[in-house]
Amino acid sequence: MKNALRFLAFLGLAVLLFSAAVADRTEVVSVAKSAGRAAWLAAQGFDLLAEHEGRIFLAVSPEDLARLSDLRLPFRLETARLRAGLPAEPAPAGGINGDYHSYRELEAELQTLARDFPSLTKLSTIGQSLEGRNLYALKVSDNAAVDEKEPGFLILGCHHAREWISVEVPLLLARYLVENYATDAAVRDIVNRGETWVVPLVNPDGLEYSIHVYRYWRKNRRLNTDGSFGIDLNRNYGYKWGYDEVGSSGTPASEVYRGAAPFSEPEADACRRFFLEHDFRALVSYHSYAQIILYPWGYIDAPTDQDAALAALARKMAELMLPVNGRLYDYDRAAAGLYTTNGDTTDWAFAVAGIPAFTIELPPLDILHGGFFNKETDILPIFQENLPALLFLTRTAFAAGMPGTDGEQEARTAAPPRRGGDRGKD
Ligand code: 0X9
Ligand code: CA
Ligand code: ZN
Repeated sequence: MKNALRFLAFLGLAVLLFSAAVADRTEVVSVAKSAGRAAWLAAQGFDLLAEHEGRIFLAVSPEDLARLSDLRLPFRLETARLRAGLPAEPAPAGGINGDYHSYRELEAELQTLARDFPSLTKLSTIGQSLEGRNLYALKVSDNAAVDEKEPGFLILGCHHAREWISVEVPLLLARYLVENYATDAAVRDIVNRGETWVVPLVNPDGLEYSIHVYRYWRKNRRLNTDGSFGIDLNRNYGYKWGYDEVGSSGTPASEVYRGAAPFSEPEADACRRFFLEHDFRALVSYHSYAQIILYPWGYIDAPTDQDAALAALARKMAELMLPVNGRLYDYDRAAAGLYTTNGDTTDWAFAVAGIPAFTIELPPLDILHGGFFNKETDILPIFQENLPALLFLTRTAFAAGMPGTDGEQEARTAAPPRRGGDRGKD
């Protein structure tokens, strides 16, 4: 009882703190308590809040978070839980990352799929990450071992380490296609006609770092010349690379550092080579969060020569997604709808191949709904709402006359409402 009261008082303190925190971007984190650690943290200038149940609670600025990460000190983000007045969650059953897939868990799952569906899948490695992890691609097609020169559809996940949900959607799509091939004629048609390729984890080094050290990690794990780490893989592609200092940065410590040269990073370069070796008719690169479907251009606020076709496809996707769980995905040109970026995947794919290339920012809508931290129970519904959009885009991509034409016809239906409003984020 006394403990409970103490904790309530502590929560009260935390809640007070948050009213201030929302404005100045302070977060509350906790680290495991060990001998002398509290004093040491205080000496380092960290703002200590409390000690509770074997953990030390700190108020941290974004800069403090980066420092903690440099110190390799594993910490837990407590902000959302404390704000909601929830008790500490028990460790998730699936390990430290719960139902989400780590590099090894993904590898095992892809190998299982390939083993269970040998004629419908082919597992390949399109390259290695900087730290030597495999970059896996799973092909789903009839006679998958044979190159039948069929049209392709490419789905990428996890350019950004902390966007864990973006691994799960491509992976679940591959599973869905093979598991429903025997019973669902529409799925069979897609799988027979073309090659769906999923690369669920473009940034395995970053993901592992995000799981084990610093949950907010975004970039890859390149050691830069100034001692900072990481290049933003979604600024390292070769089209209009480094076009300006707004859409990417030349400063290594920046979260949107573009690297020393286009495709300097093995992860982005592997995607480049893989893309150029195949006849992809459409591409989706999954990210989170913002709940919006984006299409080129991203580097500049201007339409491509395919703007109407791209908009029609995006609108149709949003329309198909809405009824599944009632979640409204917005759609727009990338620079107009979110912000400008240069050197991203979809501008490059569109520029070199002229194909529909979408960035889908998965839910939630904003930081107040959880930001990068989707609940484990959200994984399946998020996949389920993306499924009809992906199936639609695949069908369109595999039909004759892509890009744009056939899809545009099919897409010319009533538009879902636009969400509009401010989409700024961190
Ligand atoms: O900034 C990015 O790379 C993507 N957003 S994220 O929050 N997942 O990092 C958006 C890329 C889409 N392209 C443009 N907005 N130009
Ligand atoms: Ca085939
Ligand atoms: Zn991202």
